[in-house]
Amino acid sequence: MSDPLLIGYWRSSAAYRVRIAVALKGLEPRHAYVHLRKGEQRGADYRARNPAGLVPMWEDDGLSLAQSLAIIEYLDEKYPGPPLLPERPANRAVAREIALTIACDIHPLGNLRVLDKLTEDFGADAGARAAWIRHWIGIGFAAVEARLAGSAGRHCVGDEAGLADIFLVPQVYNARRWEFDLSPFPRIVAADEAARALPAFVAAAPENQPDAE
Ligand SMILES: N[C@@H](CCC(=O)N[C@@H](CS)C(=O)NCC(=O)O)C(=O)O
Repeated sequence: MSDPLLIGYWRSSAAYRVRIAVALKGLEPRHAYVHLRKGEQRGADYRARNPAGLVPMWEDDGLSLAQSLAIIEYLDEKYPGPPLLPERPANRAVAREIALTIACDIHPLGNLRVLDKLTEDFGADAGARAAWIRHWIGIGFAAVEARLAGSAGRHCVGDEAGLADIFLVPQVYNARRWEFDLSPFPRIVAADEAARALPAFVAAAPENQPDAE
């Protein structure tokens, strides 16, 4: 039985989510890196591991798993403490709602391959690519901000950092990268700040990864 392996890329927000979960659980997997800007995710070697050609990937005990949410829920079930979901069913559902708003309604639209397709097929230049992703972040963050009005304590759902924060922080990192104006979203900014102060979130931050450029 070999140590678990996490395959990621320092700037991948989906890999960033898994790194936070790993750090919250106190796990120490081996790490491998796929350079997205160099297109290594599309190479035959990597596609043999993950036909989707995306990071992150998690491997342990003969299991090979893609999709950050599936990986994080797997880790939460395999390593129960500390739990990444709140105790009450309603709160668990709200945490998943926030995570899925980010994972399904915002993040895919700003992915490298989507932006590259906009350029290839419609001639989108750097400005158009940025405007596109800022547009979708704005729509998704409006929904998250409204949700936080009822759910947030110190963190996204109550006072414990968990699944919703694991998805929020990397998306806010992304938003800043795209120079998205966060001023209309004070609850998101507060939740991001509170989570980023925690050691697990510091350890998982893109700039603290060995492959950071
Ligand atoms: N839904 C997937 C998304 C994975 C994903 O889109 N990863 C991005 C990096 S954040 C990627 O590998 N992009 C490579 C590309 O677009 O070519 C997950 O949550 O794991």
